[in-house]
Order: sequence, then C-alpha cells, then structure tokens
Amino acid sequence: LWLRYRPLPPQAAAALAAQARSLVIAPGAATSPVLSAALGDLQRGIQGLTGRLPAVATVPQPGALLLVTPATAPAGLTLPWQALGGEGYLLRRVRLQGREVTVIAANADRGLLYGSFAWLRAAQTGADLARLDEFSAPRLPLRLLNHWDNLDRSVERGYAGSSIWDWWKLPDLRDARYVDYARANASLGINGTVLNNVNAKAESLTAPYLAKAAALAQVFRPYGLRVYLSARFSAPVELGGLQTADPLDPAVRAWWRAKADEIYRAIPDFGGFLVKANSEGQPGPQDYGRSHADGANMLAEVLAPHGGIVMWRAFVYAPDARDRAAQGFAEFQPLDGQFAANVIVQVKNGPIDFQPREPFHPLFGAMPRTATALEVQITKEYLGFSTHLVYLGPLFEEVLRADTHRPAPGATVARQITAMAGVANIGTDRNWCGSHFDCANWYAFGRLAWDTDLAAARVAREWVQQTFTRDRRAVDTVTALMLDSREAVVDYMTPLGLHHLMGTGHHHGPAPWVSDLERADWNPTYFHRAGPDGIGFDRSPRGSGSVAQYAPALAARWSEPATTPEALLLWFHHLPWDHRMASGRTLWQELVAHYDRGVARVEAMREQWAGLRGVVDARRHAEVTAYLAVQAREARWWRDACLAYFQAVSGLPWPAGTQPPA
Ligand code: GCW
Repeated sequence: LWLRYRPLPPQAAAALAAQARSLVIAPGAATSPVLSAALGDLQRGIQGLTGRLPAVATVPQPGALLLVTPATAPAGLTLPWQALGGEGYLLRRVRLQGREVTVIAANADRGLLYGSFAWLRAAQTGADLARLDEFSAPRLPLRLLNHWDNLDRSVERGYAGSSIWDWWKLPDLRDARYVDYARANASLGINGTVLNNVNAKAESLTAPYLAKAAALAQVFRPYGLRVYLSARFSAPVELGGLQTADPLDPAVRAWWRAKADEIYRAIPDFGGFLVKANSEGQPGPQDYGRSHADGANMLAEVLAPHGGIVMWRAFVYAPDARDRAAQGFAEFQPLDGQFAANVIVQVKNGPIDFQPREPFHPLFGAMPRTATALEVQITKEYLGFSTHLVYLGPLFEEVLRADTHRPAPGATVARQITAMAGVANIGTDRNWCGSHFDCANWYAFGRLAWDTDLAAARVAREWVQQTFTRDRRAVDTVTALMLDSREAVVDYMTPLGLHHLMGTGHHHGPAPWVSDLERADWNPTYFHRAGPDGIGFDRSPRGSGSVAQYAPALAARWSEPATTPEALLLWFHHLPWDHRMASGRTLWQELVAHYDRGVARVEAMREQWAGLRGVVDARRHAEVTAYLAVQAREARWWRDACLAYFQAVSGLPWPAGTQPPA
C-alpha cells in the first residue's frame, strides 16, 4: 500500500536520518498499546527509508522526534493544545534547551498515532522536515469503512477476491493482515469499521461470531479502530424465537437490550450498529407499521448506556415510485427531529445509487435536527469494477464541496455531516483492492474523511509519491492521469447527467435497452427515457417535480435547462434531440462527442502510462497496462452500445465526421 517505506537514495536517507535519530517518550509511556503502535510504525518507517533503526529514549538529543502530550511535554514547550481536540496532532520543528528537535504533539495517544503517520507521510513525500509545522484535527468524529462482507467470505460488490475476514479460523487465528489493515486505516485516520454486509445475516450477532468480532477488535484497538456490526432487524425472530420484531414490543426491546449487553461484554468498546431496514427486501420497522425513527430509536436506547451509536441508512425506494430519486427524502425528511441523539442517518452521496455522477442527495442540509453521515462507495460497483482505472478523489471532493444552500449559500455537504462512511474495496487480493490504483480510492476516502477540505489533486499526488515513485515527472504524469480518469468514465458511460444505464444485477457493462425487469425502477429505460422525442428524466416541476427537494435557490436554478449545469442536464430534464448546447452542437451531437471523448481519454491514459515504463517497477507496470487495455476495450463497448441504441430510438443520422459503431 502506501506504507512501503522503501529505501531513499543515500543523500536523502542521511538527511532524513538526521531528523529522526531517536524517538523520545516520557518514562513509562510505552506501556500504552496505542503509543506502542505509533512507535512501531515510526521505527519500521525510519528504518525502511534510512536503513537506521532509531532508538527509543526518554532524554531528547539533537535530531530527536519527541512524542508529547500536555502531561509529558517538557517545560518551555508552549503549544496550542486546545485546538488539537481529542484526535488532532501538531508536527513542529522546535529548539528545545538549545537542541533542534521535532515534536509530534497531541492531547491523547490516538493523536500521537495519527501524528506519527503524518510525520511518515511528510518523510515519504519529501517534505522539508527542517521547517515542519503541520497542524491537523478532524472535523468529523466518525470516519468509517463499511464492509459488505458476508459470513461465507463472499463480498457483495467486491472485486478484490474474498473477504479478508477469515471467519472459519477466527477467533483462534489472527492473520497478520489484520494488523496491516489496521495500520493502513490508522495512517489515514479511519477510526471505525463495520465488519459485515448491510444485507446482514442474523448469525453475525450470535455468540460464536461475537467472539470472532472480539478477536478482530483486539487486533484493531491499538490502532484506534473500533468495530461495528450490521444488524438484521428481524434478529429477535430469527435468533430469539420471538413472534415479532416490532420495535415497540416490550419483549423485542428486552431481547435487543440483552443482546447489546452481551456484545459489550465481548467487545467493551463496540461502536454500534449499522442498519439497512425496509430497503431492497430487508426487514424493518415498517413491517409492523412503525417508522424508521421508531426502529432506530429502539436500538439506540439499548446501545446508549454503553456509549454505542446506530447508523440508520436512508437508502430506500419503493417499487411503484414515480421518481426513485425522490424516495429517500420523502421518507426521511419528515422524521427530522424524531431520532435519538445517538442515531446517525446515513445517506448515500446521491439520490440514486453510486453513479459515475449524481447531484448531491437532497437530504443533506434538510434535516437540521438530525445527525447525518455521508456514505460513498470506494468499491466501484457502477464504475467498471477493479479493471477500470477511476480515481474517486474528484467524486468525493465534488460531493463534499457541493453547496446545499441550507440554510444559506456556503453550507456545503461537508459542513452538514458528522460522519463519513466508505463502502470498502478490500479483499484477499495480493494488492488488497483488486487493482493497484484502487488502493488510491481507499487512501483518498480516508484522507478526505479526516480533512474534508483537502484537494483531491494533492491527495493523489501524495499517494503516488508513497506508492510508486518520487520522480517528479512520473508523479506529474500519474497524478494527471488519475485526475482525468473520473471524467473519462462519466463520458464513456453516462455523460450529461444520464444514469443507471448499466446491465442489470452485475452493473458492469451497458444495457440502455433493458425495459422488462420485474421492478420498473430497475430498468435503464426508466432512467434515460429516450424516445423519438428526446432523452432524459424530467425532474423539473413539469415532470416528477423532485427538484423541489433542494433548497429553493437550487431548485429554481435546476428547474430550467438553461440554468442547469450541462453535467446534470439529463438528470433534471427531458430534452429534444436538437436541443442547442453551449457548444453550439445539438444534444445528439453533444452526446456523441462526449462518448467519443471518453474513449479518447482512456487512450490518452494508456499513452501516459506507457511512457512510465522503467520508472515504475516492471510487475506493477505490466499489471496496470493490462487493465488499461481492458478499460480501453470496454470504453468502446460502452460508447458503441449506447450510441447505437440511442441512434435507433431517435432515428437520427450519425453526426457528420463521426463513425457509426461497427
Ligand atoms: O448499490 C446497491 C447495490 C446493492 C447494495 C445496495 C445498498 C448492499 O447494488 O448490492 O446492497 O445498493 O446500498 O444497500
């Protein structure tokens, strides 16, 4: 991953070694498991990068790295402790009693752990350590991975092999990979992980599985990583033999209370439950005529005495919906103010489902009395799986920076949320994530969850420097390639606001012609609505009207084609094929141009990568080259299939100068 710690060239190694001669901690402090974890990676990193193992000491010599908290800071060191909060850190070069040293300062050991990894990042990316002055504290208290891992080790929407949780061998065998997993997460500041799929099996809450989860929690604890579980709402029926899972039934409440107590006996710092209820066939409170708030609050009540939380997902849609994009808001917004204090409503980035591009979900900012989490997908279900190179940093950045206008302009999604969850892309593959570049998406998720204001471009750059090389030309090339990749996939799959044209079930290749699925709202034709008259989903007041779920200023802007950004045009409007675009082209010509541009962009990515032969090690270079060839082939497949279909339904001729698909 990005913790390779490969040897630096001799001069750089010597310079770095001079900045990290020893690691200084207060006497007795090393007994903290979290601090030991921090020291462990500092030693491993410094030794890897410089060839010299720094000693752990209690007296600062010149060139020492001091790990300090307010309780252990040497006299004369005044630092802005308060601003650091519970998890933040400060890295600073200071002169202490005549000696040049670097301090890693935090209020608690967890901050020292994050600060240590930040120092290693600075060292690996070639920062000027002699002038180091870096302060960072997360605004979101919860930064979580969500694993959609099943107990049989299959992974829903997983493209990186099997689940890394070896349930069969747990709790006895604790694979060394679990430690590396925890280190990687800690290096980004991820502080929680939901182990099992939201399409949950009740068994995950039985004693044997709790013992397995407890073993993982023990491995993760020194890295500040808390364990959470997805809970199946009907567990009292399936496990407890009750007749009902009605959240207002006293026997059901008693069952959950006993279950929570049992969980906390096994895992004292258990984080809480993630719940998918009354969504895609999952059981939930509505089965008993109760609301989402009734269900969430019942679980919240049994977790509260232990300090646990409930993350209740807002991903719901009804089969007969007039507009699927409107469902989450319609069901959840009226419940604002009814959720218990330890409930977080978890909302996907967009109102449909992890498409290459969606507008932000209208629930953000619309539930001011409810804590909300932003859920994004790190695994690329609708983005070409692990064989397409798509760097998701720009997608995460786009939603975090989206202005909800609630209550006023400037209220971005990042400012509305208290947590961020990423659906993990991790599996048993040797490269962890299914492809080398998909590791950048795990990385970008963690970095942006920690600091929602970071630029995706900077994050890409530092990932490349730690993962591949510090060669400037190569870093520039790979970063540029990554930054273009998201717009490339939008172009060759679903340009101009189109969405959900993917093949049914697997969601990989194009299938815009599919119209006969058992549920109308699963059909690609439901989403694009292409016909002789035009294309697009009319969500304006003249159509489904769901644009009104956004703040009035946005709703007004997006209700008119002329003031809707072209990137979202066909999301909000159904327009004739000869609609005039900003470029002067007709909509049909513009669509063709976008699909062509998507294919061209992938070809450019291939060329850029080919130019790095010899700069990146041969094995990884060859693997990425092979995947890019797949992507180029499939980008053409997408373009040709979509354009052939749209041409057939529109009956329009091919734009002059373009080639019809073979
Ligand atoms: O993205 C869709 C997926 C389902 C998934 C569901 C969800 C876990 O196609 O596989 O189920 O959303 O988010 O609940």
